[in-house]
Amino acid sequence: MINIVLFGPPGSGKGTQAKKLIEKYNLIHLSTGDILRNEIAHGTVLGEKAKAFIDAGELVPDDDIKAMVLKKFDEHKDSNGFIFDGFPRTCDQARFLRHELTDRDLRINIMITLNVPKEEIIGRLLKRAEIEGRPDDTKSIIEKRIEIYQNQAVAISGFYERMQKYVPIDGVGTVDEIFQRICNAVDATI
Ligand code: B4P
Repeated sequence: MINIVLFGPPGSGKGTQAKKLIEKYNLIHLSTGDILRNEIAHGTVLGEKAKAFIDAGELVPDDDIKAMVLKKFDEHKDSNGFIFDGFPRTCDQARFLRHELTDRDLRINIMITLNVPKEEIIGRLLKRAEIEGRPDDTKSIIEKRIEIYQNQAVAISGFYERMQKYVPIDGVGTVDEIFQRICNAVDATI
């Protein structure tokens, strides 16, 4: 099994790169953001609850995220592995992931952090707002999401650095250039 954590600020290209990685390595895409947006679109109880947090640029509570991740794990027990896209975002989530993987005799191969300067991120997300109209892609909410990311980033990176899984990658360039950088790093772990 290959398990990859994709980390980085909002708009750093996690979702974009995850789509390419699942094809190349035949993995399951576990994007907590996508699952939450799907719950919102279906008007579920979780979706109603999550919407308030997401629209404010806040993180959804850890317990809700953990329950979603466990469900997805159970649905894909026999897969070739997972791309964890946008998860974990807190130390509590990171400890939870390590615990659940260890329980299943599995491990994280690599934790990739996509580094992109703030101005570039804001530009990308404002452009996405024009195309997709996501309610959390407004200037003030983007700023809030970046601030929350920065508050968590040192601790999460440190967590994976201590496990010797942390690999920072330059997230500026064409999608294909960045993909190649990520593949080189992943291939070195398998
Ligand atoms: P996410 O869905 O994870 O949203 P994101 O961080 O904005 O997405 P991403 O970085 O994947 O953007 P993308 O690649 O697609 O989370 C949304 C919200 O859900 C969070 O704010 C939070 O409230 C909640 N949530 C999710 N997970 C959670 C968790 N674990 N715990 C608690 N709460 C959670 O790229 C963005 C844009 O850039 C795209 O338009 C793309 O086309 C463009 N782009 C990509 N690569 C590019 C490149 N190389 N050059 C130029 N543009 C590029």
